[in-house]
Amino acid sequence: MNMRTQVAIVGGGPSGLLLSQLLNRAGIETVVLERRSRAHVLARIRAGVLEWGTVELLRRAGAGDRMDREGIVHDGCWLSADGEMFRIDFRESCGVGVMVYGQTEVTKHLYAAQDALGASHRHEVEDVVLHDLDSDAPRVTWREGGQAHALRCDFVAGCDGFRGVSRRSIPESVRQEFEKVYPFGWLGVLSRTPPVQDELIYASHARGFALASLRNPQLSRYYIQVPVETRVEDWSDDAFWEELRRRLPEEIAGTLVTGPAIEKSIAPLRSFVSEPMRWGRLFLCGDAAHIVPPTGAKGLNLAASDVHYLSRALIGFYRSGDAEGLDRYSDTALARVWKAMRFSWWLTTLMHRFPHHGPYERRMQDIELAVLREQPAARRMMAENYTGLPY
Ligand code: RFL
Ligand code: PHB
Repeated sequence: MNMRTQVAIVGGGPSGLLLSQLLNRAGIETVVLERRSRAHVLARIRAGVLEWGTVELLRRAGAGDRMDREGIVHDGCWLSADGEMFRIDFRESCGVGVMVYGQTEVTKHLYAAQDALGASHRHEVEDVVLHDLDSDAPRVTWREGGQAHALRCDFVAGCDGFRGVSRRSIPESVRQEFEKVYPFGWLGVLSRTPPVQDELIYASHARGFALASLRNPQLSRYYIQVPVETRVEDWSDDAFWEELRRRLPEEIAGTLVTGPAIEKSIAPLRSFVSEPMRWGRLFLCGDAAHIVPPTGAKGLNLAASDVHYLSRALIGFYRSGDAEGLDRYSDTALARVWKAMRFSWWLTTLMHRFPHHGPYERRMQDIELAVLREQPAARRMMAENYTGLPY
């Protein structure tokens, strides 16, 4: 079947859905092409912390009502170093907080908002190929239910995540990639238990990093640092809870309520950036262009800021024919991406145990934590970056 639209969006994760939503609300026609079923996309448990800019963008997209009712505003978080805790007060340091609300819920609301607008979504598409991206008439082809399809469009938005086709459609001679792979991952557990604390705790410990997070007053999310070769099957629920208890400060660990894991998975830690984020009529957004380690809670939030810049540029183009925003997109988005890269790398390096670290590096981690505890300017740096740099 041959079709035509204004913006073809490859990938129906948070980036693709939010972009489609903002464009449709501005009267721009889109088609979203997603490799998986909707149920599969909605079963993903990922990010949990929304910067204030992301919160406002979701509201502007008409997908913020339930988030505003059910999301929990956090005005600070805790850092613990070998059992001693101190708080970073976001509100006091920089005047804003964050919203604790799951990516799974955000995705669900975006789908509902898209349905209400009658936006076009194709699921379980295979063999997506992007053609003629360096011409005025790009095309996307794919197979669906055994049939071949083609979509002509003005622009293609590559929102298909780290393993998608979009980034790889940019010639290698044009692309420059920056990558750092960490020698560990995070083993995460979701459990229907009351969270151990009402604010997040990032814990540095001799046995490795741990994070106590949450989704709501009845749903907890915990992570522990594990060696990169670890398999989920190696960790029973009991072993996970025991290890988590050892890494959290004692008075906190004593109040931990445990229960069966309703989800358990391992995410490897990686930093990755591909430049440029635009080639011809293709624009990359979110994980298709960059990956951050989850320590700074920036992955989903960077997807949102990319979409903000791209939607503004496309709306400007369709309203007035002005291509300046599109021409500036890659540089504008990358400037913010690199700052979030730095923050995620800094917090990851500060809080984890690295196999190659000797006494010098360990002492530097201790001193950096002491600086945060003692110096308001250091806490402010952390608060400004954690709650989100301006768009
Ligand atoms: P996504 O969410 O990966 O969505 C991309 C979508 O594209 C589809 N796709 C294709 N569709 C058509 N054709 C193809 N060839 C396709 N190839 C792929 C995929 O099925 C998918 O639906 O990227 P997006 O939209 O840019 O959103 C980014 C966020 O999802 C991501 O940054 C965060 O989830 C990262 N992340 C986390 N971020 C946090 O801030 N905190 C976290 O705790 C956190 N945990 C995680 C994470 C990412 C993980 N991944 C990617 C392995 C945990 C995991 C396991
Ligand atoms: C989460 O709740 O899943 C979460 C929170 C903060 C992070 C990473 C993950 O830095």
